[in-house]
Amino acid sequence: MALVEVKVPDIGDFDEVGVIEVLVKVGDTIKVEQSLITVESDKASMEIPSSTAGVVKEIKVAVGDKVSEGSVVVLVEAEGAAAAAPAPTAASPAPAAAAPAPAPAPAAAAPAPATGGSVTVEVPDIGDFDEVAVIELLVKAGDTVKVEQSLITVESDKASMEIPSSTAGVVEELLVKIGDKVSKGTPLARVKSAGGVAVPAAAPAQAAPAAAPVAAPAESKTVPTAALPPHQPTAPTGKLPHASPSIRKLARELGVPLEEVKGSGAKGRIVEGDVQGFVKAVMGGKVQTVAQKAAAPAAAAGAGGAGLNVLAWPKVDFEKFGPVERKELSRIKKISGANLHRNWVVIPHVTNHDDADITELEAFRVQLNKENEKAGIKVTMLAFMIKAAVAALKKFPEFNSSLDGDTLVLKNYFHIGFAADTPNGLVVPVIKDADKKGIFQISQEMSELAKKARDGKLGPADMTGGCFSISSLGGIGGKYFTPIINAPEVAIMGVCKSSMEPVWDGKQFVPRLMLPLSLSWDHRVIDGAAAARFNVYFASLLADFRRIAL
Ligand code: CAO
Repeated sequence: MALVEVKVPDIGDFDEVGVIEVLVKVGDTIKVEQSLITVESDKASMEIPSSTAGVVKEIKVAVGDKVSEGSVVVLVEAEGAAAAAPAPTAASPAPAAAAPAPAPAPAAAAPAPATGGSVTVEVPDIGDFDEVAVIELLVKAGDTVKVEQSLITVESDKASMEIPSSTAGVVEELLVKIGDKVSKGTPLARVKSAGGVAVPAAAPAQAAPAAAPVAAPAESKTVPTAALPPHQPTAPTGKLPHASPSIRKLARELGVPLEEVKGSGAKGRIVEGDVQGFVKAVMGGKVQTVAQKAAAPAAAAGAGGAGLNVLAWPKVDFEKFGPVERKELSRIKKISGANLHRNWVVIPHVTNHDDADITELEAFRVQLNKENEKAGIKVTMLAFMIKAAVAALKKFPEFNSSLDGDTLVLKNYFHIGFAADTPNGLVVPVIKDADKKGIFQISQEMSELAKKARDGKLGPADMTGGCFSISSLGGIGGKYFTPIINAPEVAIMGVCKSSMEPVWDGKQFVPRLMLPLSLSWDHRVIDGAAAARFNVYFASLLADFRRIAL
C-alpha cells in the first residue's frame, strides 16, 4: 500500500476556481472516478474525480480554497500497485486522450455575421460534453442579450455550465427547451444581431474543461507524497442544493441560504424565481431563515421582539484618512467569527471573576517536570485545570449541559475543549473523556492537538463533542477577560497569567501565586449563585489538588 496524492487534473481554462463542496472524508474508501470535490466558477461548476482507488488518508483542500490544475486534493492509500506507482508525468498536464484540450473553441458556433440580420447561435465546442441536458433557460424571446451573456444552463451528471451567446442583439426565438439534449453545433437561439456585430463564439466560459476531469485516467495523476502543503481539513458537507452556478452566485450575493429554498424547476431545481420568492417571503416576514430562528430568542429579549434593530455598519472611506492595506480574513477567522457572533448575540452571557491560589500546585508542576524531564512530556497548568473542570462539572451538572429548545440535555461524558491560538485564528480542540485520563496523558494529548492546530491539521473529529471549554491566556498575560461561550456549551472558563500577590492570611500579608479566573455562563441555564459556587470550588481544587480525589 502506498500513499498517493490525487491532484486536480488538466481542467483547461479553469484556473484558481473555488472549492464549494468536499464530497469525501478521511477514512472513506473511494473508487477511480468517484467525485472528491466540487469546484465552481461564476459560469460553471464541476466535480473533480479521483484518479486512484483506495482509502482517503488526508484531505488537502477545504471549502473556500482556490484550486488549479496540479493542486493536491486528497492523499489516498492506493489499492494495488498500479494505482500507487508514481507517474513520471504527474507534474505535467494530463495526456490529451484523458483530458481533451479545452482551449476555447473559435468560430465553430458562429455563423457568418449578418449585418442587422438574424444569426443562429449554436452550442460552441464544449469538449467531451456531448448530449447534455438543458436544465435552465436564462433568456426568452424579446430579451436583449450581450455577447457572452449566458443563454442556457446544461448539466451532465458531473458538471453544469452556462452556454453564452456569441452575438449581441435581440432574441427572436429560443430553439431549445428544458430537457432537450444538446451537443456542439446544436442551434440554441435566433438572435437579431445588433448592428451586425456578431462575433466568433467563445467557448462557454471555462466550460470545456468540465469534461476533462470526468475522463481523467487513474494512472496518470498519482505522485509520491512529498512536501505536502499544510491545509485545514474540512468536514464533508451535505449535498449541494440543486441550482446552477449563476443561481448559486445570485443567492450568495443576496445572502440567501440556498439549502432552505424550495426549487420549483425540474427535479426540484432552484430557479431565479425561487430565490426572489424566498427573499420576498423573508422580507415580508412570512418565512424565517434557520439563522433568524436561532437568533429569535435573543431578538425577542431585546427590541420588543422586533429584531436587534441596530444601525447599519458604518461605511468609511478609510483611504481618505491615510494609506491602508486590505487583507481578507482567513477561513478560520470567517468561520469562528460567524460562530462567535451568533453565540454573543444569542446567549445571555454573564462573567464571574475570581482568583485561585496556585502556589502549591505550580511548585508541584515544576517538580513533576523536573522529575520527568527525560520522558519529554511537559505538564502544563492547563492539564490540571482540565481535571479540575471535570470535577467541577461532576459537582455542578448543569454546567455540563446544552439547551435543546426548552429541554436541558445533561451529559454523562466529560470532553473538555481548550482554545488554541494559531497563525490563522482561534480553534478549540477537544480532549475526549478527560475524566478517564491522567495529567500526563492530558498534557501529551494537548501538546499534540495544539501542534496539529498550529499546522492547520485538526480534523472535525478533533474539534467536536466538547462539554465545556477553557481559554487560557496565561502564557501571554492579562488579568481578566470575558470569554464567549462555545455553543452549544453553556459555560467557559477563561484564565489569565498568574502573578505573585500579597494575600491576607488572617494575621499578615503573605506572597501567594494567584491565578485570575473568568467564568462566562449562559444565564438561561445557570444563575449567578451557581456560577459563584462553581468558581469557588474550581479555585479550591487548584489551591489543594488533593480535593479532586474526595
Ligand atoms: N500563568 C502564568 N504562566 C503561565 C500560565 C498562567 N496561567 N499558563 C501558562 N503559563 C506559562 C507556561 O508555564 C509556559 O511557561 P514555560 O515555557 O516557562 O514553562 C508559558 O506560559 C507558555 O505556556 P503555553 O502557552 O505553551 O502552554 P499552555 O498549556 O498554557 O497553553 C495553548 C497552550 C494551546 C492553550 C496556548 O498555546 C494558546 O494557544 N493560548 C491562547 C488561547 C487563546 O487564544 N485564548 C483566547 C480565546 S478568546 O479569543
